[in-house]
Amino acid sequence: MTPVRLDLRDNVALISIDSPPVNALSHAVREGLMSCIEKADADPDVQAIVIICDGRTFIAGADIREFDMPPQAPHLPDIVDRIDACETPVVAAIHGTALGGGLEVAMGCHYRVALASAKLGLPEVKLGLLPGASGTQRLPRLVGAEMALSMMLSGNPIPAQAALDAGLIDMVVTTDDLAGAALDFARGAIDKDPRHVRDLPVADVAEDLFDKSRASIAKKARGLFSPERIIRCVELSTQLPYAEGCKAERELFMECKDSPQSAGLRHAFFAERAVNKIPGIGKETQVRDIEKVAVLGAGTMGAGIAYSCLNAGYSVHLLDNNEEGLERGRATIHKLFEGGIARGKISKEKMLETIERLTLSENYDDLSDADLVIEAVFENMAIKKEVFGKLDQVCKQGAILASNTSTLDVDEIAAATKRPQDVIGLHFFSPAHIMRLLEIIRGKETSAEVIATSLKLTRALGKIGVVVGNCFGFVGNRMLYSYGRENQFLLLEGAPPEQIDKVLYDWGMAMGPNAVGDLAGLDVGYKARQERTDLPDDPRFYRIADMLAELGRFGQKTGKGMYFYEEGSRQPTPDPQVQIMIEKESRALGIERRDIGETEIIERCIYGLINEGARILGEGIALRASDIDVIWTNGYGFPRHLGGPMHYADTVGLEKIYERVCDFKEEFGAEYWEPADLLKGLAQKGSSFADFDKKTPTK
Ligand code: 3H9
Repeated sequence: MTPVRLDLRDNVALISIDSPPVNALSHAVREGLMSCIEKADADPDVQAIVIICDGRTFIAGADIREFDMPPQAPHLPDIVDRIDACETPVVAAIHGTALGGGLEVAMGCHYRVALASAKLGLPEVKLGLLPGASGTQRLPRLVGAEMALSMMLSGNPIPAQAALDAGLIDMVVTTDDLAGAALDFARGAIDKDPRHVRDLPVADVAEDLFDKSRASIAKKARGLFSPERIIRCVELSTQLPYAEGCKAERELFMECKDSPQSAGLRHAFFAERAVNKIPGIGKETQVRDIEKVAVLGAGTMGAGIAYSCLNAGYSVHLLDNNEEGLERGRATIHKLFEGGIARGKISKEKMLETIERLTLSENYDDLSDADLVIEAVFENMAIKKEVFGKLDQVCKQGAILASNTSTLDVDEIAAATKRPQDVIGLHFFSPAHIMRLLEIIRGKETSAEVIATSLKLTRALGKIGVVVGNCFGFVGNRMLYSYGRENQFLLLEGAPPEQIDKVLYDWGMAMGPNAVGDLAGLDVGYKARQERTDLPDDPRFYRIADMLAELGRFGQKTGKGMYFYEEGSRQPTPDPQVQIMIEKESRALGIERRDIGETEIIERCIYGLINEGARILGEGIALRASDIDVIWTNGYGFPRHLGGPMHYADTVGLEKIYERVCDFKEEFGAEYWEPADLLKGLAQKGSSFADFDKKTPTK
């Protein structure tokens, strides 16, 4: 059955696209759309055409899954031009989101009407692409080059009213009857000449617009391939006739599409959707109602979690064991709201209304009606067990008891209760109101219902939840140990902190590991290591980090850590005292210092990460390699355009990674460099993590 229908409504042709879930422009949709347009345009009884979509949205763009296949006619740019060439007026009727190729189809139409709730955008940049079906040439003609650049470089959609104000659409439909309004609009346009966007001039632009734009992406879009090409296309729209601009756009689009960056970003897009597919958990799994959330511990993390839950519409009870802690928590939450007001994210009235859902106390009995409790107290097993024992006593049956532990054994915590099926790990990342990632740790007895409810909660919070198994550090922090370990060894072997940080930052990491340590607080990792009984008996292991923490150099919060910070500044400055300390320690440990090159720094830090990721995958702690990628791109600043560590490994080739891990084993010993069985197995078969994922059950 064709996903595109053509119906006649008196003298107006109604072309409806029905291709769930998001009406993406697959080959079948393109074929159907082209054929219906041609038929309608050739029909002498048709005096206007409306293009509309069934289901939840207007066309959400090209079908991204087809980008890895050979292109098949009819091609989208030809369809857009064919729509524009129609003799009769064509109207796009938009609901949901008109994105990418979807908005390009709409801009090929002579008019656009949209429901007030609709959004319109060109998000291609988020996939390492540029709008490749005349979007870079049409949008500047409708809204001006400056706004077109802003929409294409951010990739963020704009609401219908803003689109109307800017001239992108012609009418906002205020009733629910989009089809009726679009048909009326089309009938009203019958006697007018179709308005061809391609023939509109681009309004004059400020002389320095493109230079400024290039300067602005230098930092924001560091190392990215498509933003500069987007600017080039928009610049060309102001210089060349439409058809020539489109020709240049096509060439640059193909360059972007074939780039490894776009492959990485497309992988990241699908990986973030795959996390919701968990064997044994489906639409039929019961989900518990959550209205009241209690957060235990009013520190920075607890307050951040409470703030996120308030914003998501939950009633929140914040509990701490003293008045001072509660006051601090209350003040943090108020400060976060005030920041939101300053940035125009929330109005004062809305804040006051939201904050009314917050209660605070020191009394565990106040948790008796909570549907979900999130514990965010110290990362200490004895304290956590005591807290969960108390929760077991006071919480109602069916309440979900979650720990925000970042490393500890969730089963041991659950064992402090008589209801381990209701206990789960919800590992938020700091700052909790900003970071999108949530590791959801299933204990061996956690029920499917509790996992499904946690996933629903994650979505309500606007976050991405990745379900992982229980082991020390779970996925993210366990892998971080190997990354950080190599950083620490490199320091002792001769690479200064600023060299390591620069190499990894230039490679694409959001920050270098030493700057991250100072930001997170060196005391945090120190305390976590003190808790562990299974650390290697190796005096070099996290030696420098431990020494700094023991000196009270905790990082930014104390003005010095691995680096030195000027009063009130977050800018790390290399500290000669630290370098002297490191060199002295190298000598004390009998380590011969040497010059260390960029490649060695990258390979040891990143391949160490990948090897541990492979071990985690082999043990079943992560369900998919792509889940690990979601964790590292969303929680640890791994460059999204490289897709995540496991996707990156596939692009390098697992044979090469395995070979280098074996070299490092030879050079530095088996304790840290034993190749993971899974890495070895896949490398020897010439296989990849992507192949491994294809075998992961989704139901
Ligand atoms: C483009 O248009 C290039 C052109 O300029 C030039 C061409 C020549 N293709 O996100 P959801 C799937 S580039 C294929 O969970 P939501 C998605 O994988 C494209 N599949 O829903 C998921 O599948 P599953 C520019 C797609 O309601 C399901 O739909 N457009 C596509 O939270 C539901 O997705 C974009 O970048 C697609 N284009 O959000 C828009 N889109 O159920 C990308 C979605 O198997 N899409 N799927 O996991 C989005 O931003 C969101 O999906 C959207 C809906 C806002 C539409």
